Amino acid sequence: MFKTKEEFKYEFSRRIIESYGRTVEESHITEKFMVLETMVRDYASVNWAMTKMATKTNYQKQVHYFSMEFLIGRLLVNNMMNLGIYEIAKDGLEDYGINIHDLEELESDAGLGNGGLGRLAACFMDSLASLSYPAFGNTIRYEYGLFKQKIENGYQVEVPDQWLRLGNMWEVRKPKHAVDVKFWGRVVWNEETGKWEHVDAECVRAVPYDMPIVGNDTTVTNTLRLWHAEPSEEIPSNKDFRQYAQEVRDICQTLYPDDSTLAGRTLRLKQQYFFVSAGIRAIIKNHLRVYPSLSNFHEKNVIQLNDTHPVLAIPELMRILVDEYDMEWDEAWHITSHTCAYTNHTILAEALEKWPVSTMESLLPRIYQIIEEINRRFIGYVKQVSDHDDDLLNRVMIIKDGQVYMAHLAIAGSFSVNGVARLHSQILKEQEMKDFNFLYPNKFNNKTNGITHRRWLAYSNPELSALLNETIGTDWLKHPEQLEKLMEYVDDSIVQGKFYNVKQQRKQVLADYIYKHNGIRIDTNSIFDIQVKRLHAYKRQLLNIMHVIYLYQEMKVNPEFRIYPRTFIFGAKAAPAYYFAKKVIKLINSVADIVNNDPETSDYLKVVFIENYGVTIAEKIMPAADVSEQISTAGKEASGTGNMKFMMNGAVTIGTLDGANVEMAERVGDDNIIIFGLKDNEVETLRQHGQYNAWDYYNNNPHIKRVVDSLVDGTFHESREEFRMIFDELMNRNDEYFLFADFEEYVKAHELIDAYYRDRAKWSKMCLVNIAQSGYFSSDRTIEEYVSDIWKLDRVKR
Ligand code: 26R
Repeated sequence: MFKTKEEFKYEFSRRIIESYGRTVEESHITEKFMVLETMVRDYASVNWAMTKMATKTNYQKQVHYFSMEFLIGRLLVNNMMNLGIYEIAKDGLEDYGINIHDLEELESDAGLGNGGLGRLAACFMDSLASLSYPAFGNTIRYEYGLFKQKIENGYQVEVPDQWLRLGNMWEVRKPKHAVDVKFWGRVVWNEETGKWEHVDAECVRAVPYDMPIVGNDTTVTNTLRLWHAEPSEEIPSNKDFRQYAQEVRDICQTLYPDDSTLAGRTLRLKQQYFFVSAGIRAIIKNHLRVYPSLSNFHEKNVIQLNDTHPVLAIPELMRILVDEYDMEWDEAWHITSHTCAYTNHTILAEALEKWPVSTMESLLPRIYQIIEEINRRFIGYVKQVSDHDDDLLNRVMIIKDGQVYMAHLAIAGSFSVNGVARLHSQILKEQEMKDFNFLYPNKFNNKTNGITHRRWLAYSNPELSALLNETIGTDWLKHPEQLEKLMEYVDDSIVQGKFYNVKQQRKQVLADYIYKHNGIRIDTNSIFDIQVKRLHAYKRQLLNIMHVIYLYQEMKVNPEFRIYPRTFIFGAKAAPAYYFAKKVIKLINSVADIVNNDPETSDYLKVVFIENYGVTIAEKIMPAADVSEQISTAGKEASGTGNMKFMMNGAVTIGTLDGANVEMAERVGDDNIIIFGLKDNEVETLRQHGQYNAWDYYNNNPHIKRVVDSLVDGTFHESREEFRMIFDELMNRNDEYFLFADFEEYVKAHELIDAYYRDRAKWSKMCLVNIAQSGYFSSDRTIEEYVSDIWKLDRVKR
């Protein structure tokens, strides 16, 4: 493998000639890109093979992270940096007149996820490899990732994300590891064998595509396994082949793009079982290549379930142990419930998965039987522990009212249940899952989320990284908690000035992007105030745009009222069937049209909606932010991880005491974050006492009234009906997320930002404190906690 620029150039040119029969100069840019990607993959493959070998020969325990989503983003430059070959390759390409960033732009952003949960999985994979822990990811090889968002006339339009168009050079198809997964059919009792048998089933072939996950400054390279569905050799006899082939293709066709409602139920359940069954079968086979039996399975494997989506792993592992390996139920249950651990990512009722018994029973007859048996024994346990408390039993049952409660199954079958920020875990323990915490007092724990500082700082913000390196040295790359050394410099006017310059540079990069894509010129001297995340009512993008409307109206009626110039930037995808969320997008764009083109205010106020928010665009947005909007209704955002990315890049948070904001505030102190609004217990009290009345706020607060009226009086749209739904949501459905309750405090909080930003030294200091305190929110810290409390892994030994 190449060690110098010259060797790199030789290898690059040789491969271009061999693959395409052309010289470097003659080759097409996509050919150059594909060759470079293959070279990096092959470079990594030595370590990849070594890692697998070492784990096996050292009899090491491994973690298997099961997730329906991995939002990995681009890998080319990230992997080169992790391998330490970025500079060599960049210089070598330059000699050929190739700018590496032009090649980088050709890689598609692998968007195999919706939002936070999927991106967390990707950050975890990066940290696991970089910390040299043996880990596998398991998911589906979706043909189309999350839809691409286009904004047409202010409305969101969904376009398929054809991420595989140029092929995925990172993946390696492994047909020898393929397994069959069974659906439908019936279960019959076989007298001779004394066992249940699944007959008349429809088989689907699951073929793995493996992607290397390259660690930083380590020889460890882990595997992300993407399962692909193909027709089995055993074709169902009762079905037309074309229909069967189509049904098989459907399994991997699209990521379920909805994190708000359940739809397409059977297909989603099919997807879940498909990758879980294949994944577990592969782990078992692997285990038996090294050990004589499965009795130590849980000592060598731990399966982390990323929310309830992969929870069928529990009955599937039971099925294999009992049916295929003749294990007694009790031993199988011991192994299963000591192998699986479950992470909860949300308490929103609509996201807690339930499956109708009828669906489950027909699609997965044997699995359903096993869940029934788990439920039967669970009931016995509950009765015994609770001294026959029937109300409690009724609340916790796994199967009730004709539905299977996946979270209940997850808790019963796992040895660990964790939330993703301290407040969230506390709400789980004390409210949402209180009964379960009573039944299993030692299962519940917290693992506050983190993000990989390699992608979100070193890679995406090289200017800030360079400033950190010259100020506090380079230790922070390996030990992000060392960022705290920056605390010594937060009052240093030279460092403050340098930080300010870095921020200005990065704001220029974003401003250029926005000019190119939106045709809007924004002033880099204005405050960049940014809210980027999935669009959801509880995240309250509506509160943000209402505040923008308020500022606009106030400036229009009061010539004395002028704000420090602000650019409000939004980015958000709405679930395709989430009508309200789509209306909010339209509202933001309509407000932008009016506000940006009003000469009276346009020097002070700009509004930008960035299309197609995702990992790649986030890498440009995070470094450019002055203000980070984290304004969910308290108690609703489990953690948030965007909040941490902004913090690490030196933005000041305006936020509620929700999710990880609570821990961020604790670390930076009250002077360096702007907290407003109701606390989670206050929200609960208001809700429970039914005292909240949106009309009272509307009638008593003229600001609120004026903003709300403007939604339906033609100010922002020629049709007064356009935003009627938003009006109704607030006024006639009583403002479920308490926007009005927090409005006035939110306005005041923004006035503080306005005042602080005018004092450049003070502002820079706030930003520097945020960077210095962000080390805790590295996913390296999170992973170390999972490793020591839950997974009990050792680092890969050479
Ligand atoms: C069941 C289906 C409809 C579904 C529901 C919800 C599918 C996907 C989701 C996504 C949820 C679970 C999610 O992304 N949650 C986010 O997880 C992040 C990582 O822990 C948190 O930071 C974030 O607060 C939380 O909303």
